[in-house]
Amino acid sequence: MEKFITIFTFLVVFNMLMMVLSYIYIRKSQDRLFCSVSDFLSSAKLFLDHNGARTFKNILPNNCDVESTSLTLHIQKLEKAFHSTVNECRRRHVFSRQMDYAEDRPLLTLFTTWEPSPEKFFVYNCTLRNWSSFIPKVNLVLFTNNSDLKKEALQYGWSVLPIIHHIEGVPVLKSMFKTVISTFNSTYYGFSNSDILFIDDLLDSLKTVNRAYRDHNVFLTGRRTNIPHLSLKEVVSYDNIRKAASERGKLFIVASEDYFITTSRFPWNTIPEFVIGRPAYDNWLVGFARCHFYTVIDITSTVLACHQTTKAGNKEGSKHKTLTSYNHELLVKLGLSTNYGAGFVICPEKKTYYNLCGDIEVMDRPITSFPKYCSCKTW
Ligand SMILES: *[C@@H]1O[C@H](CO)[C@@H](O)[C@H](O)[C@H]1NC(C)=O
Ligand SMILES: *[C@@H]1O[C@H](CO)[C@@H](O)[C@H](O)[C@H]1NC(C)=O
Ligand SMILES: *[C@@H]1O[C@H](CO)[C@@H](O)[C@H](O)[C@H]1NC(C)=O
Ligand SMILES: CC(=O)N[C@H]1CO[C@H](CO)[C@@H](O)[C@@H]1O
Repeated sequence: MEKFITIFTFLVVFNMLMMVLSYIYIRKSQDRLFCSVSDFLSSAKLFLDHNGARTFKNILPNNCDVESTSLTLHIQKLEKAFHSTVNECRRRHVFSRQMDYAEDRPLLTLFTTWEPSPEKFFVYNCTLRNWSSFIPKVNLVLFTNNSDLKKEALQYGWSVLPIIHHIEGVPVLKSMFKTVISTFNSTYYGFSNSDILFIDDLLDSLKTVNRAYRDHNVFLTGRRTNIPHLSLKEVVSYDNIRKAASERGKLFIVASEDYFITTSRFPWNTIPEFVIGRPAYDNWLVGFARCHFYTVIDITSTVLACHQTTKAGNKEGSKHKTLTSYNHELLVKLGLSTNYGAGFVICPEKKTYYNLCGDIEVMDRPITSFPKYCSCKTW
């Protein structure tokens, strides 16, 4: 019996050894015969960098079996796809130059409002100055009753309007929308929180939306990027802001929207009297627009919205001492849906993106990528 067990154990161990050896052998021979994915990708990058001066076959490392016919075929297809993309880009650029925004009214009226406070002087100075670089393509409007702030904003070319409708001093969003829509003539109207800086890609994205969805009642929103302690040196140019965003920026959570852009036909009349800077209204608006069949487009991928993150941190909306649950309670009182998930930024059916030519386009979000909470069932 013992002998039998010894033989059995020996066979098992022997078998396992053979398996390990053959596994190692197969891995080794594969390494010799086939390209790894990273071999292939780094060669593809080199191929593009050489702009046609070196063939793909030429660039692939020796361990790739460049003589195999199937590889040759794939390489030919890849090169062909590349050439046709380049041609397509050329064709589109000629076309889009003819199609540039040619209306004689501004593309956007963008408004905001804030409570003056010494620890945010720098942030609001940046907002006043940096937004003003969009004039005259954009009308800028500041809602304030503060005369010093008014004087300063006027100097930067903004328009200033008083805060007429408010709850305990906190402005009501829909009243501001209705006021700017009746006061200014532009293609789009937008509200943004006051500590957000935009760069030129906002205008490019709006132009694309206007070209593709001119007659639609569109509603645009997106995620912001938090950038801690933007310095004066960084905010001086769009390129520096872009750089800071790519080095230190962090895309904020999907449950938060800091800006909304609509047409003049959006039914602001029927929207509850939400106050700004407090939770709930942002998600509700996006959920409402989506679930009532407005064309909602998530423009996160093509619009850098830099949140100038300061000591106050990233969740100021829920840190305000007053009216924290005002918007939520308003919805409950009105018997409206409080399924906020439907208004998260990954729920809109459409989104913008940069195509391979580097141009902005709008696409349908893949049906498989909607989380359950996007459902419009309770709306
Ligand atoms: C706004 O401007 C456009 C073109 O400049 C014009 O056709 C339109 O009638 C204007 N709308 C209003 C409400 O003034
Ligand atoms: C800009 O900064 C100055 C002081 O540096 C301050 O007096 C002014 O109120 C600031 N402006 C805003 C809009 O905060
Ligand atoms: C701003 O001034 C107007 C009068 O011009 C007043 O009706 C309104 O209540 C004031 N708003 C705030 C927030 O105090
Ligand atoms: C692009 C742009 O408008 N940059 C301005 C941003 O604000 C700073 C001052 O805070 C100006 O110096 C820049 O010109």
